[in-house]
Amino acid sequence: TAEDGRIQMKRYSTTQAFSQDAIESALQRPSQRSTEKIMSLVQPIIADVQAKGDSAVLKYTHKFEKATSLKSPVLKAPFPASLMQLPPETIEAIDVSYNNILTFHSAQKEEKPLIVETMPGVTCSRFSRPIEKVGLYIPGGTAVLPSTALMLGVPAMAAGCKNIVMASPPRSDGTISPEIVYIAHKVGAEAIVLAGGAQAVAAMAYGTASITKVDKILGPGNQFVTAAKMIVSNDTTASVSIDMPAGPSEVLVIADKTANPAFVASDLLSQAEHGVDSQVVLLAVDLSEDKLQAIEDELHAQAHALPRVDIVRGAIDHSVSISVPDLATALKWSNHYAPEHLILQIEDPHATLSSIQHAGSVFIGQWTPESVGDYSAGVNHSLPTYGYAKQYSGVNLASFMKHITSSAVTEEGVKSVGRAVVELARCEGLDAHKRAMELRMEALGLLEPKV
Ligand code: HSO
Ligand code: ZN
Repeated sequence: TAEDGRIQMKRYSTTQAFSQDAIESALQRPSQRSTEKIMSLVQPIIADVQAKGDSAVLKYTHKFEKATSLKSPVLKAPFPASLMQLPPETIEAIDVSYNNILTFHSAQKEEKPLIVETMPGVTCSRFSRPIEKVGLYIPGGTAVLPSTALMLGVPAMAAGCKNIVMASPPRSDGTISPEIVYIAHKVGAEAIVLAGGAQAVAAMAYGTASITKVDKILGPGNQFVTAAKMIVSNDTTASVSIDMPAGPSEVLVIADKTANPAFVASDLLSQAEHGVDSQVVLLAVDLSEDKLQAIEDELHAQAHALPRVDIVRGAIDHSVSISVPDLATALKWSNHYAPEHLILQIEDPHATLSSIQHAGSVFIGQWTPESVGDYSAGVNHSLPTYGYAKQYSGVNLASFMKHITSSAVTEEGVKSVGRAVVELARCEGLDAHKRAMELRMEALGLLEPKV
């Protein structure tokens, strides 16, 4: 942001001599508050909830959410209709999005087990099963995000999870947004934990008298939620896993001369309005000064019309635009950054997909704003941030499933594979292993019985 109050990303160009290092450091994520500090705040809350259960959860909700009128930390299904009163157009929007998310995630089901004969008579198979109990964290904070309830709840339901528990911080009057209650009802959630932060995570990880202990916790959250998820997933007594590490939201837009400056600016701002810690990046491919200026002017003008302009200002403060000479250079930097969202506003966006190595979700062409994926297209919006797109996938049907493998060996199989087993067991000096195979081989007359 310049001194005149102009909302503007810092400009870089890869053609400048000093560029490589400068760009690399410009593309560093804004640093997070020290995790040690956060961990030490979160640890006692977790211990308290583990020891005292419901009463501790309620105590923290009274304290942090100021919801002092709340008498119970959980709202159980069936949820009363009075708690999901919504205008018809909101119901319709939720229903459309729900259907699209359900359609896309149901299509991810592996209908049949994978069966492979690795050697004659040696059959390996793999089949999937739902994770039984899942806990879905729906953040509160500066914006309530019912769409996150859809993005986690619908795949959980499609996967066949038996117990779906949601958690979301209540408002200070103790209520929860009717959109979230309606979605919880639609996906068949058994309860909504009326709590946020570490206390909500701990309640789902360890269970309480009124909250089911879950097997996996998913969902985005602030640094306290993230720290709590890390702590409980490291505690073997909790026996709970998590989806992925979470960080601030981000978008990277690649725009060439065919891009519409207003569209580009609006996509950058959609992500910037999430939080002051959000980061947005523009990779401008061989753009004229006029065109780049047009995007910057749009960004400034549109930003000022937004109710969340102050949040936007904070995000744009550490955001950058980088001019690159060609698409190949843009893709190089995009893959280096591994954005949560990658938007392609370029001439032939489909042809570019094969060059994308790291991104959470890609938005193809000028008619595809990020918001369509955030809400309604059917893809998931719970995506790897902070460069974790290099090793994590976004939430999908598989996030709610696990695989079991099986092997089946016939008499013919003993003949095929027996010797390999016996030899490797010998190498490892594990005689019981070796005997287990040898006994079968002897029984089939493939080996002389040992006396
Ligand atoms: N863009 C966010 C998801 C979201 N947007 C929720 C609107 N509501 C994930 O990075
Ligand atoms: Zn969004």
